[in-house]
Amino acid sequence: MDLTKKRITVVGLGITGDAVAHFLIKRGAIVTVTDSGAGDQVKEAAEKLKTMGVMIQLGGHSPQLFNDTELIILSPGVPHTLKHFNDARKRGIPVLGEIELASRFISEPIVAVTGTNGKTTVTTLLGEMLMKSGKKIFVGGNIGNPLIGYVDSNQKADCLVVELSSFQLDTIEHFRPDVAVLLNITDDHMDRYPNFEAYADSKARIFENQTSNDIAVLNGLDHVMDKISSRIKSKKRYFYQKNKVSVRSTDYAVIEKTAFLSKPSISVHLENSEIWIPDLSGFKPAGMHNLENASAGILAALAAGATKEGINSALNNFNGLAHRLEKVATINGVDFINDSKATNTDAAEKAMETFDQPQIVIMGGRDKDSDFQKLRSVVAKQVKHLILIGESAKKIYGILSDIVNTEFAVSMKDAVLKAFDASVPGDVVLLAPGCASFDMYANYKERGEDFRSAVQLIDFRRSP
Ligand code: UMA
Repeated sequence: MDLTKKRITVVGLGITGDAVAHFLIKRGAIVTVTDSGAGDQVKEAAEKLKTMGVMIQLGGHSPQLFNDTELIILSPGVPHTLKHFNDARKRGIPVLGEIELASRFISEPIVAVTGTNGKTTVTTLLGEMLMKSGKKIFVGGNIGNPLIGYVDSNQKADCLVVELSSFQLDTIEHFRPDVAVLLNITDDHMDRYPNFEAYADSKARIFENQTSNDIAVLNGLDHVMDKISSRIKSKKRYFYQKNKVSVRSTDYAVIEKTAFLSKPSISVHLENSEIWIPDLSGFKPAGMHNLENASAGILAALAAGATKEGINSALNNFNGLAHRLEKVATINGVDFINDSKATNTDAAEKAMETFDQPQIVIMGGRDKDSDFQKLRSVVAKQVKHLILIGESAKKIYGILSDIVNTEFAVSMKDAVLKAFDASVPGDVVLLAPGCASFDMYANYKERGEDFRSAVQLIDFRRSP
């Protein structure tokens, strides 16, 4: 793909747009960047790009920009269905995303991971499994490290491990991962897609260009995958919990709970009829969903050439990630758990299912048109007290307050104090918002940090 002197418009000037613009300039393209915002961060990035000869338009996208261009590159946060882009497509102007652009310059094997929940955990774990197997690995994508950055660097990896969101998959064309993982598909981003089917179809695009030589790793328990699997041309590998379904493929991983083991185990059935039991003795992340994540990682790592030793070492050194069921403190016998990354109802449900102790749950934030009804049974079973924050607090109150003691809080500090007041030793205080964070914070990380600070404040007040 020759970009020299090509007139290219980049839409969105966040992490992606900035990295794409730098890449295009190095390749000799004539670049214009536009962003609908004009905040300090965008202005700062724009000033730097201006010095490199990039034309900038902030505070909106004028239609003119898309008439006078030969290629449009969208950031994931920019809806690809906007009129400007549909009109450009009709005029024969390609509208691509950064993943598609980057993949056209990559010849190394790619392992790609998508799913509603667990993407970052599996991407990180997979990267570790391959690194500990002696391979040079680049880990990037939706995890916060644009793939184009790899192309723009002088690194030479043996394999690339890439986390992909549905937004990124919406704008691929020929992108073809050698190994593609689809962890699960549940309700999310309903503010961006017309319906659940459209969201699921977007996720399924990870397999779209795979051939019979490639590998697809699928969740054998996710019923949405039944519809998708008939369209997949690559070899399928399934992971699932024993006795829940009877899926079989050449290689598969089964999660088993046995009476004589304190922890469930995973057995991996390999092509040569060998059954391998990975060592999970030091694997820290809690919850059955994390064993599903580990199983998906193991199957994908084996497909990408990881060794059993490398996989075992990664599993046993993996402590889990911040803001994902992260224990931040135990105060007065009460565990405080930060699951700020539970930004949808499915993730919040899994978090609540993880703990056997009585729970005080902090929920709420920016609603993504989610169906909170789905949480009624887990809340009735697991939660003794619910504290609501953010824009969606009233909506959630209307749906859940008849089955659980519920109150509102005006800030995270207020929520944590109320949760502590409602707790007794042995309880769990769980931040599982089930919503995006953007009504109160820049992102889920900032929300998780605010939770951590509020918990530390309680601890500080209690100290003599
Ligand atoms: N913007 C426009 N026009 C629009 C909409 C937005 O110009 O119509 C501008 C905004 O004003 C802003 C810029 O676009 O300045 C932001 O672009 P972006 O939202 O694509 O964000 P990036 O900083 O490029 O980060 C993106 C991903 N963000 C989203 O998908 C929303 C990051 O995933 C990812 O880490 C990064 O690319 C590198 O690949 C974050 C995320 O929240 C973590 N992802 C979602 C998720 O995981 O659920 C999908």
